Amino acid sequence: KTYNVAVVGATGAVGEELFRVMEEMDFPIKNLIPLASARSAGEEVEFKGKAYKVIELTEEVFEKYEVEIAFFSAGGNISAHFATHAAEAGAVVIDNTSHFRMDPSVPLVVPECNPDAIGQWKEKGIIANPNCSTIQMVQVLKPLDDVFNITRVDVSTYQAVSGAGKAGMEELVHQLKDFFAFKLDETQIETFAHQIAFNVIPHIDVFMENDYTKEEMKMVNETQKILGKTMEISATCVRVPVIRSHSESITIHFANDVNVEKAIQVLKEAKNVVVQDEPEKNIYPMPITASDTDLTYVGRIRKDINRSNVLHLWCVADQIRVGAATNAVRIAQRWIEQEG
Ligand code: A2P
Ligand code: 11C
Repeated sequence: KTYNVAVVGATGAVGEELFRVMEEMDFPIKNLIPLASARSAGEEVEFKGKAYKVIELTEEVFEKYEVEIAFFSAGGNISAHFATHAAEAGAVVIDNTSHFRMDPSVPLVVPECNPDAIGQWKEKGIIANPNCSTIQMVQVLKPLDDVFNITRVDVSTYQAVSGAGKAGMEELVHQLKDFFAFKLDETQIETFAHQIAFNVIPHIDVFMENDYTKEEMKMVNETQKILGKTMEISATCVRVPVIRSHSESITIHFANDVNVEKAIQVLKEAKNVVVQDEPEKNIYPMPITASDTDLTYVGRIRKDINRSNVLHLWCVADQIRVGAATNAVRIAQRWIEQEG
């Protein structure tokens, strides 16, 4: 069976990657419907060597094109307004924004961790795709939790500018150009709160009442929902001048003493996770090697110096693919297997 597939946000960083991932995975498409704002209606996107015209997103478009699967990646406000129209027109919505993630009637899915949650899609017709920094972390936490029982997680992130979409990438590149033109002092600062070139900014999304940022609280709340347990989690999310792929330093506390060799074995067997941990050869995960792949890399795996129930590790993944487009397509593939 093949499907009519819409991509809302077809001209964005994640939308463009969705086309690439669906092409590589030979996703069963009958008709492809790229949707974006009136600004880019009429532009063309390419899929399997064929050009498709971008269509303006409207409330009626899902019914008109008999959309069966709709990927949403155009920001939370667009999902808030249009996702229910897509669902009412009979499509399953796979939403990449934060809008529905914590809704108890919407499953929040990472197929390597909680594929069975997909069955709950019928309630609203919507399946939520987690935040990029959450996805790569739970892919590593889940197999460890199954074997060793995690009690607490502390994570610090090093997030690429493309997490803020095309505008984030463009801002870093412009600032670098301005540096080489001796114009950095008058460079444009718009997407991030400060200059990102030659800087790191401990601030992603807005600050909340509890002094954490919204990005940090997404990691806390989404991880608990996906793993189905309320263990302690604390996050510090930081923007770094990297174009693509998020890195995370993760400290994991277990109920009992942990055996590092066994933990490495568990991670080696985990689906879509690759252990890259040969420090004597300078081999460990990095954004430049993780980018443009569909895998989550983990290395620097070591026991805490003081506590034998604590493990530290370093995790890197291409957040536009693993953290967004690839996870969304994997959800759709599972949905087809289970429900389609
Ligand atoms: P457009 O190119 O027409 O603005 P990114 O995450 O890279 O910033 O991309 C955001 C995506 O969301 C783009 O495809 C953008 O389309 C789309 N988008 C933004 N605002 C709207 C809107 N009001 N209606 C439909 N799509 C929108
Ligand atoms: C970033 N993680 O790197 C954000 C982008 O909730 O889907 C994704 C925000 C989200 O800026």
